[in-house]
Amino acid sequence: MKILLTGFEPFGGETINPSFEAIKQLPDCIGSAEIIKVQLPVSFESSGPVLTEALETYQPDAVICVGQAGGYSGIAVERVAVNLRDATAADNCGIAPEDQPVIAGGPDAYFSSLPVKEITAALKHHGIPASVSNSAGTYVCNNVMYTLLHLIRSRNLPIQGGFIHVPYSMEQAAHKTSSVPSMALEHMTKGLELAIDVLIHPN
Ligand code: PCA
Repeated sequence: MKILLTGFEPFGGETINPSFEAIKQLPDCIGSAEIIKVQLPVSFESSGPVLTEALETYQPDAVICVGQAGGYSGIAVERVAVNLRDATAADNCGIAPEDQPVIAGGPDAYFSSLPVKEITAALKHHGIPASVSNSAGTYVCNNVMYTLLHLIRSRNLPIQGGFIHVPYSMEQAAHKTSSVPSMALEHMTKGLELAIDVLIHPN
């Protein structure tokens, strides 16, 4: 089994993105699964093409895309991606689309094909705060989740795919002037390992 994990480059004035930092710490093999790690740009225009290329290159059996959700207090296992780009801040290329579709003519929304409830339960069982989230927002993370699920559906690929948001790391929170929730990177990495374990050992 081959599992592709994607994280993002830093954005919004941060010097790290905990999504990719947590993925970097994953081993290259978990059980029988090979773990492939790819960093995506925080760009509405190029995140989709980079993801598509990774899918074509590695032909994974499952894909978990991960992103930072600053202000969240736990890991959010995303259930829904919507066909909407509506940014309140520019991406790393200076683009801030408003009320635009991710894919013109695409369905309004897709559901994650990951077992979101099982993953959430596994994390909680191991003491990692987690919940199912019903909105991945309308920024680049939602853009990537929608693109992934559209690719899987439109090409009829035998791939499980979805998205997980992680909070700020403790280091990021320590550098802020006001108090914000955070999580240790090790716990995020552990959470991703648990999610992978759920995929390797389905009920
Ligand atoms: N988080 C942003 C985009 C990149 C990232 O890590 C988001 O939630 O859309």
